[in-house]
Amino acid sequence: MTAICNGLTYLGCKGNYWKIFQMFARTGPARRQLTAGNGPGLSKWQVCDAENTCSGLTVFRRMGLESWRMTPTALTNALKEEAARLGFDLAGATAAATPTTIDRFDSWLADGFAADMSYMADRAAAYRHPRHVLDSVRSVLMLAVNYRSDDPVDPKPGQGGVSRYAWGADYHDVIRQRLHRLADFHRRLLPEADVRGVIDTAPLLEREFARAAGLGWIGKNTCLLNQRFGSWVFLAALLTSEQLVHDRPADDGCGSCRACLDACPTGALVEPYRLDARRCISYLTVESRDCTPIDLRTSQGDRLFGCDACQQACPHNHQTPITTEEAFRPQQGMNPVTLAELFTLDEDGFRRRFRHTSMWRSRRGGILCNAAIALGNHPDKAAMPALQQGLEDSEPRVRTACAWALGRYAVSLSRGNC
Ligand code: B12
Ligand code: SF4
Ligand code: SF4
Repeated sequence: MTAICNGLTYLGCKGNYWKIFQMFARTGPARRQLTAGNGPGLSKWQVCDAENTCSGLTVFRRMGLESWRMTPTALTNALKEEAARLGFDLAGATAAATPTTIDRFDSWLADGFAADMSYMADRAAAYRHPRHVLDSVRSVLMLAVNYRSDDPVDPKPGQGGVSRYAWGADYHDVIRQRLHRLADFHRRLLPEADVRGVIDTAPLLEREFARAAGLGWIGKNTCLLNQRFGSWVFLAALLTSEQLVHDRPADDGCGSCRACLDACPTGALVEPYRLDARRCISYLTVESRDCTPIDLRTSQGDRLFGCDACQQACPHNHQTPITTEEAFRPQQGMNPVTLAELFTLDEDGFRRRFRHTSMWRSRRGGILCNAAIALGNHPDKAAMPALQQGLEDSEPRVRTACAWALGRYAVSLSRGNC
């Protein structure tokens, strides 16, 4: 791991490399210590801002320090500091190795708990080692971003609830940008390093790596929970060919609690730490390409997209500080959503409203199915014309969901409840 001073400047140098040159040229001992990689103030070294890149390179060349080696400690500290500067709330490092809990993943797949997410079983072999994500990987830096913003507003009849994670901008877009910047920073430190940032889509058990990297523990609801932020955090990973100093896993924080299991409306948490996606409302309203099965529709309640029940119930989730990330604040009309309006959107209208949110994933057809079911569960007379219009929708699944909902309206009307 040889490092040249590619854009490294001494803190406070402000791009004036002539100053550092003079400083090190004068001080023989500092120069020797730096070569050994453990010099005083190594932790005070950081990459320049964009305006003053690479000023140090010339200096170091003149000093004959091209082969200065950056220690794993210095690299880990520098990456963590930069991650914090970029807005990651947590960062921890772990070895790139086969997850010790891989058997849990295998049995989860074997029991059919992945439902129709066949991309997971198809890549089961790749999940066994992060080298299938980055060939030369040695360490994984796990990162987390707090997304707790406002409190959820209870939907009134005619409205649908959206999970907190989907209120603002699509988190993939926000975090991917930060990952790119962190990867660039890493490459500026060590140009020969292989680095790759991933979020969600790579065959990597992010919660497991986050647990191993000390970001928190796995709760009985299967979420990664952190002592300070609870489970309101998104996860991401930076894989590197370099050696990092590893963090220690955190202690379990669940104890004898089982509030999440009791709060799950469908029994999807079949036992502690095991989630059957076939019954999970998050899966059914976000991932599934079919409408929620009839026997689970009532349990979906007024949820339009995602489910937070097993997180809302968790005692560790009530003190989470409010995120500083504006992009995760609820966009207009997202907490909650007025359902009838959705039926007025054609494909273009839907794209315009949701393209940059997580709800885009379900596309118009999926969202209209969910909307119809939420209306069927909480009928609002004013939304009836929207459902009637949905009976003529181009997508068969939307038509059948609307027919189901109107059937529920008929029952409610006959009881005078709507
Ligand atoms: C597929 C998927 C889903 C599926 C399946 C969820 C599941 N529990 O497996 C569905 C669609 C249901 C889903 C729902 C949600 N998801 Co999701 N999902 C994923 C995805 C893409 C893969 C998850 C996976 O591999 N599951 C397979 C199972 C077997 O893995 P696992 O539960 O993590 O278990 C492993 C470890 O945790 C460990 N383990 C499990 N139990 C125990 C117990 C002990 C004692 C120990 C030591 C270890 C351990 O062993 C297992 C194997 O390594 C990840 C992103 C990623 N690439 O990791 C996001 C991810 C897990 N989802 C996320 C989010 C935000 C959600 C929702 C909150 C969204 C919502 N509000 O609707 C819900 C939460 C539902 C829930 N209770 O899990 C976040 C979770 C953040 C966090 N703090 O945990 C992730 C990490 C995305 C991200 N990049 O931020 N999701
Ligand atoms: S997300 Fe909802 S349905 Fe899924 S396990 Fe949690 S509480 Fe149950
Ligand atoms: S509700 Fe209780 S059991 Fe469930 S994750 Fe939170 S602390 Fe653990």
